[in-house]
Amino acid sequence: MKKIQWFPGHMTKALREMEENIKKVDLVIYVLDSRAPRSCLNPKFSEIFGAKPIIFVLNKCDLADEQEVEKWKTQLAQENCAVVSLVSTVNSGVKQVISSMERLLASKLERNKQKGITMPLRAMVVGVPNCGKSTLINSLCGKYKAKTGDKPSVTKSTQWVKVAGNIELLDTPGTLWPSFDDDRLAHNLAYINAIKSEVLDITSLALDFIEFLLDSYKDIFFARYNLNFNADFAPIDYYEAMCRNRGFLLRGGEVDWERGANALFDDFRKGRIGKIMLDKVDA
Ligand SMILES: Nc1nc2c(ncn2[C@@H]2O[C@H](COP(=O)(O)OP(=O)(O)OP(=O)(O)O)[C@@H](O)[C@H]2O)c(=O)[nH]1
Ligand SMILES: [Mg+2]
Repeated sequence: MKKIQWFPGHMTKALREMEENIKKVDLVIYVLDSRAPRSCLNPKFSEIFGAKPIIFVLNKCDLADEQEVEKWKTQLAQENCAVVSLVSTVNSGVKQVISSMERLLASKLERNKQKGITMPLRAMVVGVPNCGKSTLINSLCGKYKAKTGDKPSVTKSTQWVKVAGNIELLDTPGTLWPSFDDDRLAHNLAYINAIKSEVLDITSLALDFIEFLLDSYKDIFFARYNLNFNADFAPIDYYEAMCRNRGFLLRGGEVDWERGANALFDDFRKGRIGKIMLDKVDA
């Protein structure tokens, strides 16, 4: 497959704006897709954030392998940071973000209180496209203030949103980085829909994803598409069997690989194959 690359101009602009806005915020809310935490870590971010406190939000954990998410919570923990796992589309769990914010900024809150200052706490919400930044912000403020959508790069510009309890959050456009050194990581970002489909070779990507499923999640993959183990099968034969079982055929009975690929990714992204971890901590 040709190397995946996607770094449109609005992302360069967004990164530049983050450098400016970092001075205005008390901490960073770093949203990661729970299914691929390592692939969501932007190498550009550490230089921008410096020593700001960070809350890592492992979002979409309804779609991820829970035991593996727990391992990531330990892995990501470090000084001056908090790690929470949640489902942004459900309001109840998102409160952890506020309590983590208050805990990390306790000394500032105390200082402000003693001086009688009521300054808002400010945080910048960052992460790869489509990881759920705007959804998290909406859940935190209980209103639809930030535009959300089931595709990458819905948020095009930064926007401040006020949250009850004197908190202000800066929604930012999803950002990637100029080139991916590691194909595995680029593929993971593509699977989770962080890279726009127009730059992807969807059928090669599906074959790659099937190889991963056969390696790590064979049983749920077989169950979803009524497949059986066959010692003579290569991944492409399972891909074909999956398309045939679903009736994804073109006129003349040829396999409709593209339709199969789209169905496979749609199933994965909606959690219909099962709970999956693309980035194992110890891999
Ligand atoms: N299953 C599930 N879906 C979620 C969760 N959080 C967000 N989503 C969905 O993920 C999609 C992307 O959400 P957004 O909030 O628009 O993502 P974003 O990070 O703001 O994306 P950009 O602005 O494009 O960078 C939407 O369809 C959301 O409904 C979650 O915890 N679980
Ligand atoms: Mg957004």
